[in-house]
This record gives sequence, structure tokens and C-alpha cells, in this order.
Amino acid sequence: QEAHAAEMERTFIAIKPDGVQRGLISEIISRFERKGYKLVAVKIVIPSKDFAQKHYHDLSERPFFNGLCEFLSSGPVLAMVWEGEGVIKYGRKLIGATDPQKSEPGTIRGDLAVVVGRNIIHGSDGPETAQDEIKLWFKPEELVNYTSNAEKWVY
Ligand code: FUP
Repeated sequence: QEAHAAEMERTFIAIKPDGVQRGLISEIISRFERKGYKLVAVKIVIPSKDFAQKHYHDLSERPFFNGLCEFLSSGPVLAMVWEGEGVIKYGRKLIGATDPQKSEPGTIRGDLAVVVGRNIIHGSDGPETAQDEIKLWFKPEELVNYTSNAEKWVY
């Protein structure tokens, strides 16, 4: 009732090549959808290595950076923007800890992944990164503003 679509928070979520190849797209989308979040942009792309490096620029000093970028650009990625109250922080909760060995059961990585280098999904870690990543992956006109019928029951 209080929340209006125009003011709603948005986050960038991507199913990485391992998640796509393992057939986990619908499983992952359904978890965000059932929670009450709204899909406002989606596309499947094979990012170039250069693009992967842009996406992970914060990690450029880490030893796993090159392998990580090779991996992200190795196949199709499902890029999405999800919208809703608290979606940045709660999206990370749905995803679980970075290392699937430490992710709780019930989370996406906890239930569906085993090792950190193949943790199937990415989610923005804060409001600034969410904004930057949405801008990197999507053109403004690829984001759709709409009211879903379910929303009046979610809020
Ligand atoms: P997250 O935000 O949970 O995806 O975690 P980070 O931004 O810290 O890391 C981004 C990606 O780097 C992880 F999803 C997997 C990879 N990574 C490794 O391969 N090894 C590590 O030790 C840490 C991260």
C-alpha cells in the first residue's frame, strides 16, 4: 500500500554460465518471483572477456580475477533486473554466501552449488553497485515499468 512502483529499489541479478548450462534458470527465477519481487528486465547474452572484466572491475587485483572473467564470458549468461522493497539486500540473502560450502541450505547457492568458482549466480552487493551494474548490462529502454496484479497483495 505504501510502496509505489516508481520508488522501488532495483538490483542486478545474473545467472552465470554454469547455472544456465545446468538448466537452473527457471528454478532461480521462480525463487525471486515467489518471494514477491518483480522482473523488470531480462536477456541472455554471451559477455566478451572485456565486458566481464568491466563487470568484475572491483576484483581486478584478486588472484582469481582472470579465471573468473574467462568463466563469465565462457557461455550464455541470463542478465536480469529485479525490483521490490529491500531487493538488493534480500536478493543476496536468497542467493546465499559467496562460497557454496558456507551458504545455508535453503539459499540458491546452498541448495544448488558446491564450489566458489562455480556458484551459479551473481547479485549486486549494494545500492551503488546495483546502479552501476544495471547501467553496464542494460540500456534504460530495456527496463520495463509496469504494475503487476500480484503487487497489490504483496504490499
Ligand atoms: P559475490 O558478491 O557473492 O558474488 O562475491 P564476490 O564479489 O566476492 O566474488 C565474485 C565472484 O568471484 C564469486 F561469485 C566467485 C569468485 N570468487 C572466486 O572464484 N574465489 C574467491 O575466493 C572469491 C570469489
